[in-house]
Amino acid sequence: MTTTPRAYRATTPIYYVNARPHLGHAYTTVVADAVCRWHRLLGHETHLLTGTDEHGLKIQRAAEAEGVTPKAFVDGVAPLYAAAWERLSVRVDDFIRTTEPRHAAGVRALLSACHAAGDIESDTYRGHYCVACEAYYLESDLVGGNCPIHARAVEYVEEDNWFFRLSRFEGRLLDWYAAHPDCITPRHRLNEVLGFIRQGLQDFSISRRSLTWGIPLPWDPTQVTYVWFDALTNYLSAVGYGQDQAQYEKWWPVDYHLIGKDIIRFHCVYWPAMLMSADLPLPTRVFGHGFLTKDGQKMGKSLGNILNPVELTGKYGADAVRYYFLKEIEFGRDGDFNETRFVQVLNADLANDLGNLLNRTISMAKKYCQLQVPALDVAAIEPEHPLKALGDALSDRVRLAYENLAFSEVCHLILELVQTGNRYLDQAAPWTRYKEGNTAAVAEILYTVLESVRLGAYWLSPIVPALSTNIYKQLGYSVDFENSLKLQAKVVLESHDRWGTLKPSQALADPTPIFRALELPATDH
Ligand code: ME8
Repeated sequence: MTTTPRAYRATTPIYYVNARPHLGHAYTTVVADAVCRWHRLLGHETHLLTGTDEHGLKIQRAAEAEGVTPKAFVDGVAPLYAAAWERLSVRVDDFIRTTEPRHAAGVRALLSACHAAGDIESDTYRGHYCVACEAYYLESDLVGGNCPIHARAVEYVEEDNWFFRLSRFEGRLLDWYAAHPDCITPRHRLNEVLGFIRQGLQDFSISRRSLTWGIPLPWDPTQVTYVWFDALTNYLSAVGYGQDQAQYEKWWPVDYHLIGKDIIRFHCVYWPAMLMSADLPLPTRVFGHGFLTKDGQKMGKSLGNILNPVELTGKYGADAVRYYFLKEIEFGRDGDFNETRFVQVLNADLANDLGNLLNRTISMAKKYCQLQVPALDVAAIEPEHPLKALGDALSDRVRLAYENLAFSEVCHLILELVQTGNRYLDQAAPWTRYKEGNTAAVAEILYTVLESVRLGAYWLSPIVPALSTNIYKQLGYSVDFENSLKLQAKVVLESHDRWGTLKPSQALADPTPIFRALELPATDH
């Protein structure tokens, strides 16, 4: 049966280029990639958008500090993000930079729509501004006179600006969230957003007179667009808003904005109000995940405790980093990065449980079955067989866990199958059955274990695409989970989502370890 593929689109934040990509940025981006890879497996036409946020005071100052023009500065840093995502096996469909002409066109279109709707008006701003957040703060928000997030001095600003009348949207936003309670996940973040809206919303300035590094307002070129109004619009400008109607209609509204909890207000209050003003559909869902911490502290450039994803990938490989992110950090909660723990988890799960199971089973298949998947009638395997029964039962649970972005649960479900496979193999003792001359028993034992590893590899492929490809190769397939992005290949793969798919008598590849045990770091980083 062929079904029309559904289009699925996810986005990451666009990252500020005043610093190099760090592990926190890598975390959101890897998650977004895993979600998109899952949808590709399901046969959906999928679009992953990421990019860089290149305007604003923060970037202008970073360029000044290096003695280069803002343009030269951003051109130097933006490619580092694209390169980091490639190293992490992230398949980016579109990488938007806010200095691109297509983005400026989208920003002008959205500004004009909000202006025409009467929601942008001139006013005077007097108050506090944190350059690190690129955000205004009320006196009451400050902690000891400092920014509540960065614990740094804020700046006093007084300017005639253009204001977005956010205060007019309180009722409409509350109505929207009442009608769409699943729109923000996890649920406690929705409550946080509702609490913020109920306190009363302040209008915010969407322009800067004193800054030149930005997109001029269409009706007042003496001012440039406030960096958050500019940045949020990337989600529209990347899909042709204001320029390519067909493309825009295909991909908007987005299925999932994946962001960190630090920018939830911008995405769940400012952004929907801007879209409402312009009479555009709102994002289907926003997921505000937790922070990656190091020794319990948020990892970030301001705190100076960042880890470099490129270095870590160079040392351990993309799959290792991806697996740790998705298994060890329950998506939505904060999670700590600890290199010793990292190595222990990978060695236990991938080298030991999964890798050894495959390796020793293929070695036995080499010895007992001429390096072939054992020949047997798959349909005759009893439904109660422990691995068949578990494989069948897990199928829906894995799908649901992916649907809920519960990646840690996905990994645990697959590990359950793998660990059951290890126990089963030990108990069923095919080496003894072989000595007894019971070739039918040997065939069933080896087949059911190999098939369980195959199914686990299939389910794991959005998380560890290279490893899954390797497992498939050992099992005699030429499927490439890492690179085959064409829809056709995905539709074919969908038929692999059932226990019992492995073909009897298929030639296996010689057993080689699929994941080599990692060395524990000398000291913990
Ligand atoms: O806020 N743990 O960019 P940014 C987990 N340009 N995720 C983290 C993290 C951590 N320790 N640190 C950063 C901006 N992130 C704006 C966004 S979008 C229209 C504009 C991730 O470079 C997380 O996704 O400060 C967070 O929301 C984002 O990086 C902030 O990146």
